[in-house]
Amino acid sequence: MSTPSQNSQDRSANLPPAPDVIRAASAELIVSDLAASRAFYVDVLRLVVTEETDDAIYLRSFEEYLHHSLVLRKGPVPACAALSYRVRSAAELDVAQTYYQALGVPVRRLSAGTKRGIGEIVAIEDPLGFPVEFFYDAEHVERFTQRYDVHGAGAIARLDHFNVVTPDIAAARSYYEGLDFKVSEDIQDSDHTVYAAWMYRKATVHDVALTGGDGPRLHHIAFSTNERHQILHICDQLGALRQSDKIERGPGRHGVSNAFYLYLRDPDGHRIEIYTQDYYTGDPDNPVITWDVHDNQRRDWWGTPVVPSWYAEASPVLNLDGEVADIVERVESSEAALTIGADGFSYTRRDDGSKEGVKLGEQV
Ligand code: 4SX
Ligand code: FE2
Repeated sequence: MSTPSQNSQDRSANLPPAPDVIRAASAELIVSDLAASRAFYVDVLRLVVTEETDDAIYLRSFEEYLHHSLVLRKGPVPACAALSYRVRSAAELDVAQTYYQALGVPVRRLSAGTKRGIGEIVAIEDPLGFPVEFFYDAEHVERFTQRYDVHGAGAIARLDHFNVVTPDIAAARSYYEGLDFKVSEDIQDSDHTVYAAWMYRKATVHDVALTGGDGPRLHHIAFSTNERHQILHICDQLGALRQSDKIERGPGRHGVSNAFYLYLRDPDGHRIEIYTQDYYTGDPDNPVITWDVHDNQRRDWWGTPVVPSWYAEASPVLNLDGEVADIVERVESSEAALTIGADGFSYTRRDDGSKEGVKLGEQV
């Protein structure tokens, strides 16, 4: 039997070696009103400000010691300007440059300091149309792990993952397998149409999730807390501030990943997930979990329906010239239509494997 990594080696036989990616490390979002974004990310979510300029805020969460994991930059169109992965050493930047030149996508090398606190960067437009950066060198700043005096009750610990919307999940999965990402979980139907896949380099469920839909668009970036109660506090706090409209979905327990979750929308509509307690995936034979798209517990373990906006809405992305990237429609059937459409159905799987079916249109 061939393993996924053997498959990806076959596929990439004619390409130079792929860069050694460690993890999803930071994202850059274009926002329309820096003060409004600051009120959300700093005053409510309590991310730590590393640095602030006239047009940008550089943020990190409490356990992070690199300069930033989130950049908010003022601009005309709210969009995602970069998803950044950290590679294992500075030498891997040459590997990345050679690899993406061979792939034939736009590649730029940015000198150290082009982005505050970050060394040299290889910036690419990936084959899925996303603006992606690779870096190694970064300025170290104070790690606030034990600064309990400033954590508050909703302490956010780390950036965990990106979720991207892309029309062809099979193609996107192959591209990431070429980068030696492995699949932890996916969602399929009985015809093997894949609706979503979760892929990782660090030993968790994912660094990037692929969501089937019109793309390239950014679905969300996710930060993790260490405890579930920290997520519940963020909900209570938003209620107390009369900002419950910022809560889009959750709190709940995911089926996929088993993590406890909450989705928020920032003042520009960018979606932020707060996530905690998924599981270890670091052994080479970590089993892949495949969910049936009709299983009503796949996206919420308690069976809570997913709100339509979660499937429909996502942020545009910029190309390397800072222009909004064109969007390609998904041609395969969409999960939203299956799940919330008039003729959708779902079921609750019983312990004996039987399916207790309900037509969603008939649910009360
Ligand atoms: O909604 S899902 O349970 O499929 C899910 C969504 C699982 C993990 C995630 O990080 C996510 O965003
Ligand atoms: Fe997520």
